[in-house]
Amino acid sequence: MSNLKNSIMKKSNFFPTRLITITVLLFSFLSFMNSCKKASDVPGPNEVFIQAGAFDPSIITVTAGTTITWTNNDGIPHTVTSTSLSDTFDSGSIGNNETFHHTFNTVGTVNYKCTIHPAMTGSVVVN
Ligand SMILES: [Cu+2]
Repeated sequence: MSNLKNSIMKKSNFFPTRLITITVLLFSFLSFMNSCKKASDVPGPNEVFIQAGAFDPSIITVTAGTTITWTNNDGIPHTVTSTSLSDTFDSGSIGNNETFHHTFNTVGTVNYKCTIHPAMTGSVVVN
């Protein structure tokens, strides 16, 4: 009887330890994956990254009706502000890790800049 009780106690001790180990491994894996993502910041289709004080890619080509997402990977705020009268938009200040979306419905080229750093420019070519 006492042996049985001991073996049940051992089992119930075994599982929380295992659970903690799995949880720690899972979090290590997730933070590793996250650091990988940050090490190779490559924007996907219809996506522009704002990083190292530049729009990446600086020229993006899309079909009419496409929504583009800008993500600020810099530690400082930027804006995405149209300088073309054919399509006017202004994101306002976009902080670190924040995003801005705009849908391009009109065929043509839309130029934009960051109003905080006017040397930062980009273009959207809409086909
Ligand atoms: Cu800027």
